Amino acid sequence: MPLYLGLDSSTQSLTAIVAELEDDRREIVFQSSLSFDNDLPQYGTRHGVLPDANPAIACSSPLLWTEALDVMLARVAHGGVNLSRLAAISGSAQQHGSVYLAAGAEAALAGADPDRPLHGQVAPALSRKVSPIWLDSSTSAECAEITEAAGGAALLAKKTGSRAFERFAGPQIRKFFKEEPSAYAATDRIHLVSSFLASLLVGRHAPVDPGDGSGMNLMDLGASAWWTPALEATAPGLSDRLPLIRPSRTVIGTLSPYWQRRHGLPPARVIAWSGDNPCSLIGTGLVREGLAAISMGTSDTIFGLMREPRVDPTGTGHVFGSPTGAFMGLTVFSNGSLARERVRDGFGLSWTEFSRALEATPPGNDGRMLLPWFEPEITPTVISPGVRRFGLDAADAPANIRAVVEAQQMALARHSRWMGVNVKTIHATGGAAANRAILRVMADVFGADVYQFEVGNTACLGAALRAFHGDRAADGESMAWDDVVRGLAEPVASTRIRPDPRSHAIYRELMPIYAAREAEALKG
Ligand code: ADP
Ligand code: XUL
Repeated sequence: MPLYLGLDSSTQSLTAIVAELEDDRREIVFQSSLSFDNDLPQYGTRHGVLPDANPAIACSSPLLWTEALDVMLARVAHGGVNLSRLAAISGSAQQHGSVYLAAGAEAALAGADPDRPLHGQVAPALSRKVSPIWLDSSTSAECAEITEAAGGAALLAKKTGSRAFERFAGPQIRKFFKEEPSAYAATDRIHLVSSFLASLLVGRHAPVDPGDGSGMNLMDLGASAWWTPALEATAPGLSDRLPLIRPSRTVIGTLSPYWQRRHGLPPARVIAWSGDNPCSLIGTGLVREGLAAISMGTSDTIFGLMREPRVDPTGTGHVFGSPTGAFMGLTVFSNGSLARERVRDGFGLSWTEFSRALEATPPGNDGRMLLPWFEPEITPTVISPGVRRFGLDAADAPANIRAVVEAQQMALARHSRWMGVNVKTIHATGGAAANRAILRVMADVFGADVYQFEVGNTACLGAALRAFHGDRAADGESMAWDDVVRGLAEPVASTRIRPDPRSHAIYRELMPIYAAREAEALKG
């Protein structure tokens, strides 16, 4: 029976899932996760980010991701599973992060010496030591320049699926070109995190898929091709430096000799990698229109499949490519888990105590409220962070805990209306989806049933399922996506949390107040 490996290189960790998949047999036979901060402390990251005095700057290290991949594939190889049956591998990665490689990188990857760790061999091939990641908000000037040169925000959004966003790869590339022109000139290829890690596996430059390519402000969403006006608005000579764009199901090569010799792995097929949200779309089983998932990982995101790209007229959200070949709507919040953690840690509590405090306070918090902008916020755009409290004593632990969770859920509900989905069922995923007290607030704010999943990391599961789908497609069998996700990427019926009508009524009254306070704060 064939095995499929999914990898997920997220903001804070790298996860691997090996699944046995064939017809009705769907079983996870191996799962492992490593934390960048704790397992590779030599890079000095905090929550996966390199410390910087400027709160607008957020970078990580491509060498950290490379070493993590080496450590993880050793674990997979020695995890007690017979990997001679490994048919295919695919991956998921945090979106938007960009990796800059010099000429000669491909030769270094193809000829990597299996007796030495890969990160040391990749190091000389980097034309930029760090990678700006999705938490970066330092490119407002470049966003404005690109918007103007590409014909305005509405056209950019219509063509690429999003107006210019600070964290997207295009504005980040422009900033690099402006600030370090000679390093830009020495750059031969610019990868996303997903296509960089895929390149390491196949030992040559990998393509990007439309799911992750649409997070760059550079891709023509309808054509799945680079959009020349955006490229020209971003940096000179960019078209020569970008990877190819290929469908998500594409076999991009086989596991290179480095991995075969170093870890004794077979020459398995490698399927194009994608972004974590597109992978999670598959891993939460959202292969039809009309359903929504909320992921509470480092970022909080809400997303769903779209058959046709309906771009957000308010400029809040994004339309990305979906691994199914259709599209997905997505709205992203940077103050997700780290904001919840800030409140929890501020009062010195455990998650259990956090949940108890949440359960002990009334829905609506007796009118006490906050705006949860501990760090720069993506939705709505808040470049200078600052928490605003309304009738709320900053020292009152339970009230602040309820206030942050309610604010985040109201923001999720309010800023996802543009997707045009009447949300009646929510598939909850990400680290914080383990917390049922938070999911109770979610159900009551949205007035929707909320479900949990057996597999916590649905982005990683989605990657394994995409490996399965791509492998079958390469053998000439085009599987229906319902069949791909069946049995594993399905919500667990017994986890259902039903909304309480009285609580929902309270939130319906609070929503306009929240909206007004948000609008007022943004004006200020
Ligand atoms: P990512 O994939 O972005 O790295 P994860 O989906 O692994 O993130 O989620 C990690 C986050 O989950 C942590 O930052 C932590 O705040 C949160 N988390 C873990 N357990 C709980 C819990 N019981 N309640 C709330 N949040 C939790
Ligand atoms: C998506 C986004 C985040 C990252 C990290 O647009 O910025 O969700 O993918 O998970």
